[in-house]
Amino acid sequence: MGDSRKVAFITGVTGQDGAYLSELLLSKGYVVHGLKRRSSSFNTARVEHLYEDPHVEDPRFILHYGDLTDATNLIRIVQETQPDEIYNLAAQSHVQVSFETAEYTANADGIGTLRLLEAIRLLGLKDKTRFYQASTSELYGKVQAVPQDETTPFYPRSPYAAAKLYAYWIVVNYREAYGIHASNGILFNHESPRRGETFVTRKITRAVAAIKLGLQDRLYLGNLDAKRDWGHARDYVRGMWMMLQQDEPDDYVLATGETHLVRSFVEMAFREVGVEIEWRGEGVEEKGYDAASGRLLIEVDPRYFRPTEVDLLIGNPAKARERLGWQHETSLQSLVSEMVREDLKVMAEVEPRDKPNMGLVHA
Ligand code: NDP
Ligand code: GDR
Repeated sequence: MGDSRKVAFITGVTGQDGAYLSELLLSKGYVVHGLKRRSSSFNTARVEHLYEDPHVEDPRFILHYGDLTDATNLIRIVQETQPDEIYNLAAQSHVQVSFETAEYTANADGIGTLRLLEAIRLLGLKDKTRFYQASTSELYGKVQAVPQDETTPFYPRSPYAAAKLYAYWIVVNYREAYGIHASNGILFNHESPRRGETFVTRKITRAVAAIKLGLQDRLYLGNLDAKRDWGHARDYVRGMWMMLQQDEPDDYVLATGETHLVRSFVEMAFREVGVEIEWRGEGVEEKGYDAASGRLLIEVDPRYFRPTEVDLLIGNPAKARERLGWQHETSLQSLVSEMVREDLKVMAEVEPRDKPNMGLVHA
């Protein structure tokens, strides 16, 4: 008797979304194969709890070494795993870092997507394997309309967004040219306690926790005036799965439909630990103080400014709501509360005389 369980292959399985998506698919009875990069230190913290000893019979969560820049490796894994669904979540995903590593970002985020689509085509899997591409609201860049939906023109503002633009269109092209069931999820920012430490929300909630516990004095940030549509990653991975369950492939925006300033996120996060922020000064001179004690907590550091910025993102998820029945469930307030609560736990583990580990290079 054949095995009727669905098989998924997730690239970027060790990242924020990869961890939530793995949990979701395992709860639905999938066998999950994940792509993991070789690293000199452990990079599997987010999926450690899902790990199964490879010696057990019939494991349901299996990791494979590989890289999106290595075509033969990807072809071999797709050949061996014969997935029903591929979720391409792997990417050099930091916008500011992409200005410093533009060529690599193009290779991994842009051509990496092509390599996976080619694997499906070359292996004759176009009628079996469905494909999800992690497209992004960064495609809107210098925004051409508010709010942004699936019809809003793209105007990328970073090497990251330009690479993701290629990926978006090669997905559309392989869908139209070869009939592959390939969909783009145009996802607006989504966060969680598992968010990478150098994205602004997590950088803020970690700093709030560290400042509260006396482990850090000050938080340095870049552009406080940027506006983002922030949701919870757990809600968004559900939308990814829903896209691949449709009879027809298509492209969908997932967003909350609300936008907030980086400055407001800072205020909300500090409020979680009972601190009201008072702002004084303007531009690079703007500073945030504890309103009660007058203590200086936040300063602007122009090193975090980007050569070209995305000022305002706000998505219209109407199509996903109508066709997929998707909507976000977690409010920004509960997202912020959860992130601060979890970071307080993380920071409580740091020895009082140690500085919290910021990975040495900030972004
Ligand atoms: P993360 O940065 O948390 O995770 C990225 C993952 O990709 C990690 O597993 C990372 O491995 C892996 N990776 C990076 N480069 C390579 C490579 N060359 N080959 C193989 N794997 C690689 O991102 P998120 O989980 O937040 O996002 C998932 C995807 O969704 C990304 O493509 C991102 O660009 C996109 N996206 C994210 C949004 C968000 O708000 N989170 C919004 C819209 C799109 P390692 O752990 O070893 O670093
Ligand atoms: P973003 O996320 O660029 O939107 O990309 P990030 O959290 O890095 O920045 C959001 C906004 O905050 C401003 N900002 C800072 N950002 C960082 N990282 N560090 C700072 O100190 C800081 N100060 C202000 C930024 O300028 C920006 O305007 C994320 C990634 O997950 C992408 O992979 C994904 O495609 C998009 O979201 C949607």
